[in-house]
Amino acid sequence: MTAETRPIYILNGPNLNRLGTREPAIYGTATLADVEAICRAAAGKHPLVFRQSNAEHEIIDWIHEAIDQGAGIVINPAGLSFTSIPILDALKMFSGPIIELHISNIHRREPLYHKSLVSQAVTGVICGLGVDGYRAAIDAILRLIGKKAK
Ligand code: DHK
Repeated sequence: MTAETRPIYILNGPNLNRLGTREPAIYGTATLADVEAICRAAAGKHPLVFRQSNAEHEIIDWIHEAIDQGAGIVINPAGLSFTSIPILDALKMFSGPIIELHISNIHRREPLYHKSLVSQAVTGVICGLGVDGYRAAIDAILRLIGKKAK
């Protein structure tokens, strides 16, 4: 599988399946299906794998899958960002570009949301742009894998 066809993995963590009704003042009213549509539009012809889980082990299994088959990763680990050393360890094994994404500006929220453990394993972090951050993240990955002019 060449970089041409290696998909970009979009991985979403706990509670993001409730987007649309979950704390709309913080996360907006777009649903996870809306987020997937934004991602597929941003990727154009480039293949995407779009997933969400409330289970840490599933997210780790998908990072392992991306290690073997993916060109890049966009990950919103949600609450696991601040607790999961296993997700950090898994991301460290990925050789391609990784964008950590948060819909909200975590640095403007309660202190428990300020220190993401996974940031030390990623290429870049996007937060506070709402769900439009997913479009910016995919755009960045496409440039980093040479699929879009810098
Ligand atoms: C989503 C969550 O579920 C929170 O635990 C994070 C992140 C922020 C987001 O903004 O997408 O703190």
